[in-house]
Amino acid sequence: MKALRHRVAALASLALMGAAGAAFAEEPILRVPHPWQMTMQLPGSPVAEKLENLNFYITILIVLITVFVGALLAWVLYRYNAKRNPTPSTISHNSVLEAAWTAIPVLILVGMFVPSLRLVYYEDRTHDADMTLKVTGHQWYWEYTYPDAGGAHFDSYMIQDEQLKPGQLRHLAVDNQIVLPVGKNIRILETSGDVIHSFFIPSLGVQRYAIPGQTIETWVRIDKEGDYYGECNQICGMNHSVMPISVHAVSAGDFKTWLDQLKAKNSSASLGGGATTLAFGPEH
Ligand SMILES: [Cu+2]
Repeated sequence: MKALRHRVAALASLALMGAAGAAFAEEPILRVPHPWQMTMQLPGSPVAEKLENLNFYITILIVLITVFVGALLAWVLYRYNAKRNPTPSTISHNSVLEAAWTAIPVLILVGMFVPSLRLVYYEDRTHDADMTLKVTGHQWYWEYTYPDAGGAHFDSYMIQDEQLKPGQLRHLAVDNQIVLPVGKNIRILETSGDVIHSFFIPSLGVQRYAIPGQTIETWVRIDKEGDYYGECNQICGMNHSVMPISVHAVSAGDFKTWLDQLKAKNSSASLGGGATTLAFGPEH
C-alpha cells in the first residue's frame, strides 16, 4: 500500500510539477505551497504522514465508487433505453438489491469512519511531551512562548513586500521564525488574545483553533531539519492574510543555543534593552 502510494505520488508529481517539482523535493527541506500544486505538501511529521495516507486511501475509494457508478449508468443507458425496450419493464422492486445498496454504502462509510477517528485521536495530543510551545494569536501576528524555558517568548510578524530580502518568500517570511528541535514530541498549546485564529501548518499536520479564553492542545514531532510554512486559516479580521507561520526545525543542540540566546534577549529587553529581534540562519 505504502509502496504503491509512493509510486502514484512520484508519477503524479512528475506529471504535474515537472523537473522543477522534482528538484523542489530535494534538500534543503522547504515546505511551502507552490504554483499549480495539485497534491498535498510532502509530510514532515508522523501526523502529516498519516493524514496523507488517509487522504490517499479515501481518494482510492472515491475513484472506485465513481468508476463503478459511471459504468452502471453507461450500461443502463445502453441496455435499457426506450429504443431497445419498446415494452417497458414492470419490475417495481428487488429486496436483495435494496438490502445490498443500503448495507454496502454503510460498510464503506464505516471503512472511512474508523481510520478517520483513529487519526483524530492520534493527532489530538502527545502523552509524553519533551517540551511545550505556547502559541497565542493576535490581530495580526503570532506570539510564541517556551514555558519550559522560563516563559521565554517573542512576537512573529510577516515581512512586508517592500522589506522583503532576496530569497525570502512573499507573504510567508516572518521577522522571527519559531525554532523547534527535530525528533522531539512537542506539545502545542494554543490560545488567542483577541478573536479566533487558527494555527495551520499543512506539511506538519498541525491545525488548531486559537480561541480567546481557551487553551487547545495538539502536538508535532518534526522529522527533518528545515523550514515549514503555514498560515492563520481562520478569517480573523482585516489583516488575516498577514499572519503567516514559519517554523525553523534544527538539531537539539542548535535549539538549546538558540533558546539561550532568546532568554538572554528577553532579559535584556526587560531591562530596557530594546526590541527582541532574533537572528537565525541566513534567511533572516
Ligand atoms: Cu488570524
